[in-house]
Amino acid sequence: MIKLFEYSKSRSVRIHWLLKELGAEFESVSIDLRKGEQFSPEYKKIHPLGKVPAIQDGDLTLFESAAICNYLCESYFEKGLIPDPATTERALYDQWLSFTLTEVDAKLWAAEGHLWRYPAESRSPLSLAVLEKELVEALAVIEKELLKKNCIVSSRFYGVDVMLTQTLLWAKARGHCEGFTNINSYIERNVNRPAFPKEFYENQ
Ligand SMILES: N[C@@H](CCC(=O)N[C@@H](CS)C(=O)NCC(=O)O)C(=O)O
Repeated sequence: MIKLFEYSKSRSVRIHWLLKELGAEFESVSIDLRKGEQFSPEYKKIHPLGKVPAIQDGDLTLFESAAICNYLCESYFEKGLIPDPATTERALYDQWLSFTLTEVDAKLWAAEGHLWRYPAESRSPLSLAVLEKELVEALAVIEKELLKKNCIVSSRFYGVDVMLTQTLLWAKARGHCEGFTNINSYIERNVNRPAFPKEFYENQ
């Protein structure tokens, strides 16, 4: 059975949600980031930087949420959560997956650096302002795209929509989604899917 190493409302929600969308059986292994369990020598054999998510499936140990997402979608190809390779739909899936990670996730993570993650002397209000401007520009691209269709690739919901929705929930929690009507409707539609793990977003 697939083992998912996860922690509460972190990027591991992407994989928890996806496994539920796929109807896959899995065992959840909690790695308490607040207690520093990610840095145990045992866990660092699974993820060398001590991060979640990671999975184990038989002999395979895999980290990086996008890689895990595509591995799982391809392993359960019949569920239709990833398009056929070398098709227009698949090319666009890959495009939006990269966009999610490099233009939205990476900017959010870097912005958090300047808000609280970096030591106080390394934080820069100017760098933060640039990152937030770039983030809003990226969100505006997504907003425009969602005017044309219900999901980010087409009318079909794919693994990339799980990745993007969780990332947009993070952006929204940081106050970046105000005024983006299509993004807010997209989030609302997707968090109302039966497989969405609401429990991670309650009482927060
Ligand atoms: N690019 C990685 C990022 C993973 C990541 O940074 N995870 C965070 C939680 S959202 C983490 O485990 N941080 C460990 C820590 O803060 O020590 C992915 O998408 O899987």
